[in-house]
Amino acid sequence: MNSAKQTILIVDDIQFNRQFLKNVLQDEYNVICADSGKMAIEIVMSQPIDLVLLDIIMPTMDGYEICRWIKTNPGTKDIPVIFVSIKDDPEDQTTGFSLGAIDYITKNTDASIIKARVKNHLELKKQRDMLIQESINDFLTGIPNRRYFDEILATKWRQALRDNEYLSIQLIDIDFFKNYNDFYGHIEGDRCLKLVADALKKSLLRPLDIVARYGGEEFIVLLPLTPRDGAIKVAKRIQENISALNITHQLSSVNDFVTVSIGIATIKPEENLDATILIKRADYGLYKAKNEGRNRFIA
Ligand code: GH3
Ligand code: MG
Ligand code: MG
Ligand code: MG
Repeated sequence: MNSAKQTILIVDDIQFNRQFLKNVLQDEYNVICADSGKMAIEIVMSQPIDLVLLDIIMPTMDGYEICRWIKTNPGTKDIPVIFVSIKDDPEDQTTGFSLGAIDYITKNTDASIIKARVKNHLELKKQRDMLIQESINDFLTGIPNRRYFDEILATKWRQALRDNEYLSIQLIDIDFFKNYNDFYGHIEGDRCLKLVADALKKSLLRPLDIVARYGGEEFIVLLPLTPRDGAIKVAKRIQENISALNITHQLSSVNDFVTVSIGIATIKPEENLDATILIKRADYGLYKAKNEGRNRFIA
């Protein structure tokens, strides 16, 4: 499958209809077909889909029901749905729109028109995806930004509270970075930030862990389901990976290479608290790590 191409899911119980739409669209898009609601739901749940073309009259689960399902499920609700149906009453069409469909195409519509409408909707989808990416990622380093991190942290806090699980965070700050910028210039400074961000990403081995850029030269790591000793292991790995970068820093008083200081905080969330307590504690750890000589972590 070509990953640069957008992916369309065609859902129709009749093979001839699926094949017709597939022939119209397969040159420009990845096309996947499903012959039932059950299969359609399995597909939208398990892989990224950019657009669903949905038949209405189908046995077991009809198109309306499938659309309702897609639009109420948090993981799939933003996938655009277009009904493709022989039903052409205004009433059927308004039902389709009221369920959240973005368009309604009747089955006698010319192939060139279907193609054009699909193209428009997919273009809008592409633009929206880009805006979402820009709103969650830091422009310079490509890792998530603080706004997005705070959202995830709040969610993970609630989960840990519910499951009575540990949650750890780390605040990571580059040592003597002002000197680095002053000596090597901002372009090199930016390059250094990108390398550090990559090393941090590489240091996180679990899919649930995330690292974000928290401020100028400050990063934050969230480690769900991780007690203190686990967070310490990650901090050691981070320091190893940063020192392996071997970025010369002549004006660092720690050593001749770029280093970081890390404040670690671990908690089992409680009802009367919120995630700011973790940030405060990690901040205090970071402050101590700086005071005690930098290039170290405090947990
Ligand atoms: P410390 O060891 O106490 O952390 O000292 P420091 O010099 O790293 O700390 P300070 O907070 O005084 O300086 C942070 C510097 O980070 C200020 C600025 O020069 C640099 N900085 C912040 N954001 C950026 C950025 O986006 N690009 C570049 N190149 N530099 C940045
Ligand atoms: Mg049908
Ligand atoms: Mg700082
Ligand atoms: Mg610093």
